[in-house]
Amino acid sequence: MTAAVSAVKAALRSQAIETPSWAYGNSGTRFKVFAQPGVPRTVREKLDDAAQVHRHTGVAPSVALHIPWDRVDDYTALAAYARERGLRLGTVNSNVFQDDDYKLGSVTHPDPAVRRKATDHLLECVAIMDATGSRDLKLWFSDGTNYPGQDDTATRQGRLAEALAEVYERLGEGQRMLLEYKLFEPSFYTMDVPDWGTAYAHCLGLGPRARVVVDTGHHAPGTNIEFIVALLLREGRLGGFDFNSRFYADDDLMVGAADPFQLFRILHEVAKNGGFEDGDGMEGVAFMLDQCHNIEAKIPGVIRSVMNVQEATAKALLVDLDALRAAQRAGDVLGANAVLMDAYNTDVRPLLAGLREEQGLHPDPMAAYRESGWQERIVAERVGGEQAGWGA
Ligand code: PSV
Ligand code: MN
Ligand code: MN
Repeated sequence: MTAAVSAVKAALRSQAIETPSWAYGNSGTRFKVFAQPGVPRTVREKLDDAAQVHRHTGVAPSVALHIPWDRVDDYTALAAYARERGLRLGTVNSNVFQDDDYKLGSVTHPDPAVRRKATDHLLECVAIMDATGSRDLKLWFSDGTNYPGQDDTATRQGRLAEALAEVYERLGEGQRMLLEYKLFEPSFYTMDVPDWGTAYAHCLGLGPRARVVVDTGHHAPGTNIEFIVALLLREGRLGGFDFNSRFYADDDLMVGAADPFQLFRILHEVAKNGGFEDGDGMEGVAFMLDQCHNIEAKIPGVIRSVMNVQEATAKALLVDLDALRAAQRAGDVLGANAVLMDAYNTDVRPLLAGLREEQGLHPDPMAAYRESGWQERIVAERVGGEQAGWGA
């Protein structure tokens, strides 16, 4: 094994990809939710499924929660339940988009009483993080307007800044705030956090523990996402990713399915700029999935997604940076491009299969899951009760 390959393997061994609790539940579009047998009925059952993903891939040790979808009475007990299954509870996602009161916004709503309610929910999420031991609070706001003149854009920015400041103040030591942007939807004329620039400006105003989250599905077609990643890393403000694939808008398909080359280019920026280095630390970049499996089987869909991130990471780590920089310095356009493409075109599947075997895992996580019997077991056992779903 060359020095380069052993360094790649060492980096891959320390990689952690967080899976979202909502990926395990039923989900769909506004047209139809196709229910699947065996889907979790409780938050604990979602954790049971997430444990299967980690068991077979070895790189998915944490699960993101979405509140109130994952509301329970005792978060300390939930964290212990996760630990018993070899997992930990990860990012806490707030939800101020599913209440009738939020029709005109949450923290940017014209009515101070609604703003108070929304901010209180964000504070509740920090209290949950205290109990779960989570590092990151992820904030996404559906706030915005549908019609010109509906509300004042700058005033809404002021309301947003005020709410964010209150929540930032409440963060405990070792906790961070990740602010997510989205171009459009559900608001169609203005979103209050439409782009990385808006998110970055708010984070700068708050302090070093406020960081931007890049959801790969939240940009206009053709946006150069890797440029945004490079810039945020350079500024020390990349908090993490919500990975998923899009063909058209916020499709929430499996990461690496629509455009594996884009995923590689993004992870190349991460690799080159030290983004894999701090892991769980305060400077760490969080690698999260934010996707749904509407028509494909859920647990295998998550396993496939985790593997797609892992494969793109391996390719990104294989880029010969010395050769790349030499070609760049020499102005060798084609040579530099070839260095990148060589890494991208490498079949890393044997390397990853070997790595898994070294870790005592099955070389093929998809086959391992199929052979485990877990799917048959949950289909047989999880009858009765209400199946947990995305958005419920
Ligand atoms: C919004 O589209 C979003 O990407 C946010 O991260 C939400 O929390 C999540 O989707 C819900 O799936
Ligand atoms: Mn997201
Ligand atoms: Mn989204």
